Amino acid sequence: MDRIAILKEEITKKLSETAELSELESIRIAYLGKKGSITALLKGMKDLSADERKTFGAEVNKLKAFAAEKIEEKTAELKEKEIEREISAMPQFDITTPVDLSRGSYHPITLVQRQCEAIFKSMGFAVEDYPEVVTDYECFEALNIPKHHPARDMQDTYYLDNGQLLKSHTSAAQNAILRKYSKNLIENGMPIKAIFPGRCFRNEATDACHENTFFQMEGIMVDKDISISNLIFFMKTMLSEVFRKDIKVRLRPGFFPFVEPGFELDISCLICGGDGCPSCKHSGWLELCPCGMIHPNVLREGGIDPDKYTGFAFGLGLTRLAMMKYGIKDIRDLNSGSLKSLSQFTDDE
Ligand code: FA5
Repeated sequence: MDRIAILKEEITKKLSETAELSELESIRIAYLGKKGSITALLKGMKDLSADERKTFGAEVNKLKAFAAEKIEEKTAELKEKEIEREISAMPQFDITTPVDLSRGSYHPITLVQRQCEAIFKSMGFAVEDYPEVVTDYECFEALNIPKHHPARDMQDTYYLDNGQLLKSHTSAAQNAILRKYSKNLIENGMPIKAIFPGRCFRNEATDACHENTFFQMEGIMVDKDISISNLIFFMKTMLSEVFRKDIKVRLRPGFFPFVEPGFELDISCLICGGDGCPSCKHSGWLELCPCGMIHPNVLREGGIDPDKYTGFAFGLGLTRLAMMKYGIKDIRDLNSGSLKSLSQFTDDE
């Protein structure tokens, strides 16, 4: 067997026997590092004839790509396993805390929702309710997401036989709210300021920070000369009120067809203090509140002239906010229905 085939077999065998992430770096160095076996093959090519170099070089490069790909695959596999291990090893709620089950209590999401509603009401926002079953038009088309638009892939949801669907985001109410208040805006000059919390559904795999059923709270503001500064002001005010302390946030570009420009607003993970843990997928940051300036097509669809008015919209992840506020490490606990765990949050009201 030639050297290339031997190395390929060796790498495959070593990777299959490896169960620790820390060992993968040594394997990478042993084969792909400066003094690694594959690098040595490439270095040794100088002694070959031009023709041999061409064929041998191509083979070694294939081996190099093979090794890099296999190491990357194994890294992803072991990382996934490590996250699962950490989640199962994590202490969950302290179920030994004595609770008086006869008293009843509010769900942590209800508590956070009420708090957010109070904050926005104090800033002049109306609170709107909206159905959980909506049409394709409300959930997508009115939001500048035509049929077959790739953005639909990010929000697969549950469809009913009659073509309606369980709303995948609270943005599904935007069009109706814009229409409801547009007359007041145009004829009386009253800005549109509304929030609309609600349950959302997505057909996706669950993990420590993803559920198939979760809560968001949408907010919009439309008037003359509304800008990104207004958006940032309201986001910062809301977060400092909810957490009652300074929270590290970052704003980065984000794509949503219904805003332009669009942003992702992340907060530093309060479970691990930003060091990285399963709740934030080891990034130290948690996507909490995407937002942006409402797209002209969405305003137009809501009966508002985008040449005269501008506005912002945000889609706050209420469930994730509850996790951060109460230090809940696994989102699935919130839908667990365990009274023993959930009733620990009574004292906030
Ligand atoms: C949206 O749903 C957009 N409608 C938000 C938006 C509104 C953008 C207005 C611009 C303007 P996204 O899919 O990223 O975006 O979800 C928004 C937030 O909901 C996320 O940051 C996260 O906090 C929460 N979220 C999304 N999916 C899940 C899930 N499966 N489980 C729990 N929370 C989730």
